[in-house]
Amino acid sequence: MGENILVDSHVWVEDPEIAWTHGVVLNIKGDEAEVKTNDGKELVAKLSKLYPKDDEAPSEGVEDMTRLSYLHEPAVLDNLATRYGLNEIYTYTGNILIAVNPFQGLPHLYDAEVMEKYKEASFKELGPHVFAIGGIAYRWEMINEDRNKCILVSGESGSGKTETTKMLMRYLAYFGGHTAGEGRTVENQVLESNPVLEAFGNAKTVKNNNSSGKEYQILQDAERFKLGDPKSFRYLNQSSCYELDGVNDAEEYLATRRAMDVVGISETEQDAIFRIVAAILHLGNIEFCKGEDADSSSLKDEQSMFHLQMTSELLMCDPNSLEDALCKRMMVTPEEVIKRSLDPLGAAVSRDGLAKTIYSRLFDWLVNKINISIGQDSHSRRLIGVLDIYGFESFKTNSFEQFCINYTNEKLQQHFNQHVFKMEQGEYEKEEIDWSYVEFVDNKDVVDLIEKKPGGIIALLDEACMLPKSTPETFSEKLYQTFKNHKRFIKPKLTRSDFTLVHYAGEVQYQSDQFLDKNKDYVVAEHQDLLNASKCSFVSGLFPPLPKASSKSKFSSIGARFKLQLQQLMETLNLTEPHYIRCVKPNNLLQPTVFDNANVLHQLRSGGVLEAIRVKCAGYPTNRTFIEFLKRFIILAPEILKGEYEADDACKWILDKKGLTGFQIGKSKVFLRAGQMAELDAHRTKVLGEAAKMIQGQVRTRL
Ligand code: AD9
Ligand code: MG
Repeated sequence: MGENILVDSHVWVEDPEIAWTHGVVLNIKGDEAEVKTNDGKELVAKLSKLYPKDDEAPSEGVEDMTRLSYLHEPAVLDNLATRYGLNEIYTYTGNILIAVNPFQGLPHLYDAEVMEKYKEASFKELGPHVFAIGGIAYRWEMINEDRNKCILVSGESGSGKTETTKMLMRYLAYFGGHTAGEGRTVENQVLESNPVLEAFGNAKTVKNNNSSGKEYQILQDAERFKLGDPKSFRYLNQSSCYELDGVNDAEEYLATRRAMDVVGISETEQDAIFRIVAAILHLGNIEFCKGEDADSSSLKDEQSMFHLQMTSELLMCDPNSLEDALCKRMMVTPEEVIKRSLDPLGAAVSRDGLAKTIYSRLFDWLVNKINISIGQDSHSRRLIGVLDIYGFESFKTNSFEQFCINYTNEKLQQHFNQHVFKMEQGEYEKEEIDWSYVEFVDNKDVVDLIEKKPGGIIALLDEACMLPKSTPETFSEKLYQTFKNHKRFIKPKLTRSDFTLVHYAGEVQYQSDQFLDKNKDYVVAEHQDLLNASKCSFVSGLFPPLPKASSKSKFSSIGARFKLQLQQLMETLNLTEPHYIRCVKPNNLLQPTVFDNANVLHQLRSGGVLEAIRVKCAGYPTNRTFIEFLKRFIILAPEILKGEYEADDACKWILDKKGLTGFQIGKSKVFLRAGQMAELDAHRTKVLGEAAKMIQGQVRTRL
């Protein structure tokens, strides 16, 4: 950038407060420019940090970012903000739909009339909309025999993924000839699977009131499960947000129950599920104190005894065995089996481990059940998949969870890059232009760094987990040595166990302290035995007896399992035709009409939107029909008006005259390389400036 910027050019300049602001160049000295901004400030900035602003851009923004004359960060951001201000929350970047959360009901966007309109229209005939994506998915389904469609919805917490997914589902249901009405239709099952998984998925987070998951509505059955005040449960009050403003828990509870009916979870199963959740809550309140023997533990008080009793009743297992499972461990030595006591701290860790194990088994059961129930009733073998994924994460401290999430995002990003690149190629082929030297940008190096076998981070982590003497420091040391020359890996200063990865969305520093523990995937044998012996068949079913062959010491790793699941997901995705929806949260206040530039920019970066633009810029980021091009630039070669030129020749004439190379003339459009539009505009600014001076001069001489 910078080389095409002249005095009088309209430019974007960085402003620490609002990310980008725009203005006009007053004068240029060396490599610096003085800019007068629109809000009256005078700023000095490096020429290389200025971006050209299209002074011919329509005031209402453009529906597709690829229509921007200059495809760069400030222009993209400005376009989204402009449209958001007009309640236009959807914008395309090529075939990607960006949806900016309005944080207010916009019913007119989704009413029956709009649905009808999109039903008839072909893609991009109407403005950008989630229904337009739903529409292609559906029409494809009608026409094509064997390729599945999938819609990938991504974005950070609270950005609107779930809402968007719901709209899509509703639209597909509508398309299917029935409104989302009664009964166990596939659409309803998919729709209702949402609240079920939401109710169990996770808890209210600070980022989103309606995070995919809510705290236990189960408190509505408080009487039965002896639950009392939610504030009294340790597992609930840690986040101190047991009540959600304006959300009626009784209603939500019934809704969850109803949703469970729809996805085919029986009364008995529902009962067992809620009993288990209640049991987990009681379990969390059991506390320990020092026992009679050294390093042993026992229940702290009456209260703890009560909670232990409740837990065992709800799980239908023996209270003494439960206490043993919490406070003792078997040690198997070649000679004998020794029962060892745990100290109070160890018992508490054991308690939380048990709670986590039960909860995760329950969650897996739900997911499985929903998949089966949707699969069975589906008439069509083909599938329109909607994937609601968590976005890239980077916090102050980042542990194994963030590592897995970001790894997922890298994989999806890789898939996405390939897709964007393919779409670009398609466009070039249609116009019959030469694209042989368009470079493919990829993040394969990070993906390999993480998952390569042998030698990737996951493989090294597994190795470390199997070595008895590993510590976070030895694991990290191994990473430092192995990757010391890798450009995606950094050893941060002043730490012996942190490591930094350079992800496509930015650098993330991971704390490896808990990587080893969190990667080990095993259920404590005592917990397994206890629950397997439950008199409730649902509970014992969640903990089927282990096959004899799998000895206790056999190591299974979460990381490796995760990698396998991702591989399967990628295989599924590769069989499908993907469509991308990137949800954006415009502010952290969860308020309508507030558009926080810096925040959005960060999301565009982590959501891969800027990456998609980078892929595009590697090719021909700007194209214009011959007529559009001539209208804007004929001023650079007025001689054309005198001759008899075909439109394509006239365009080529202008480009040649200005000494540009590498552009392509297609069948109906001119394709420009990155920066060429700016160069042409700079010439245009100059010509217009001279013309203006000439007119002024003439006016003056006449006076
Ligand atoms: V999480 O990762 O599950 O924590 P989501 O799913 O991305 O998150 P969600 O869909 O729950 O976010 O949206 C958050 C809130 O934004 C919703 O509860 C709505 O109040 C609001 N929202 C989101 N999209 C729309 C919309 N298209 N129209 C109106 C919306 N409101
Ligand atoms: Mg959600």
